[in-house]
Amino acid sequence: MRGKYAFPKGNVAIEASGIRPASYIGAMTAPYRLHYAPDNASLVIRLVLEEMGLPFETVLVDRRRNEQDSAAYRALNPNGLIPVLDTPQGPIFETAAILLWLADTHKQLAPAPNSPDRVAFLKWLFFASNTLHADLRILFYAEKYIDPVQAETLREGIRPRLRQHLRVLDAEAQKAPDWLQADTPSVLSFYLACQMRWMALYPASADRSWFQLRDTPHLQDILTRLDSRPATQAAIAAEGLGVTPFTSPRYATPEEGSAT
Ligand SMILES: N[C@@H](CCC(=O)N[C@@H](CS)C(=O)NCC(=O)O)C(=O)O
Repeated sequence: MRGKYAFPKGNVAIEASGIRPASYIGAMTAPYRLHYAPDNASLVIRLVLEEMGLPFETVLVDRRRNEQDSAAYRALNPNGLIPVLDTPQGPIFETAAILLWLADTHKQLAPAPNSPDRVAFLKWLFFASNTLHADLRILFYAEKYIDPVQAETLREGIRPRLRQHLRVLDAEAQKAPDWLQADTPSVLSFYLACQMRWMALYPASADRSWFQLRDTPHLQDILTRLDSRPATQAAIAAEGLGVTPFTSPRYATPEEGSAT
């Protein structure tokens, strides 16, 4: 055992690969290690770790060098996607899986498994992941889904779906359940806030006028409150997100790394 926390066994492959060993192996100095790129999906996890008050360290996945495609990173997540969270039980990927695992492990920011709110919370967490986020990836990475000459047509097709997803989520927020209302954040409110931030900003070269925060006033209330939370202030400082990262976002100006 090296250091206070044993390095997750799941990362042994990295040690064997010999690629970028300095970044990827070694004893963790905190219980968690977040593999991140500024303003990537890892931002959701950073916010939640901060909100929960959990100590964590970070490792930059340099997207300019396509490090998410490296053998070392794919040993953590064979899909080559950010984020990965190293835990004392091994690395975990998929944003929603990490959120649910953190919420259950630390009994924070989500209804407990035996809570009457659990059913509704789970439905919408999975919707946020397997529908909203999946469709958003098509908007951001259209060229990965279709011949690049047709990418803009695909984007045009996906925008009405995204608007509809936001409408149903806003209707849910209007009911103000504990896990989707402005007074107390949940893992889901951070997840949605980041996705809405990205809708306002990306892709930088494509039309973004389809997204107007005021069209979803109940979600807007949630984002407004999240802007000023201490967890958000910590993420702003770490990733250069600007003062109102959810309600009036600007591109990240991180000290190291790049968003894309
Ligand atoms: N379903 C994944 C999606 C994560 C995702 O799309 N990550 C982006 C960054 S925001 C990424 O790694 N993109 C690199 C690529 O697609 O090559 C999750 O929820 O974790």
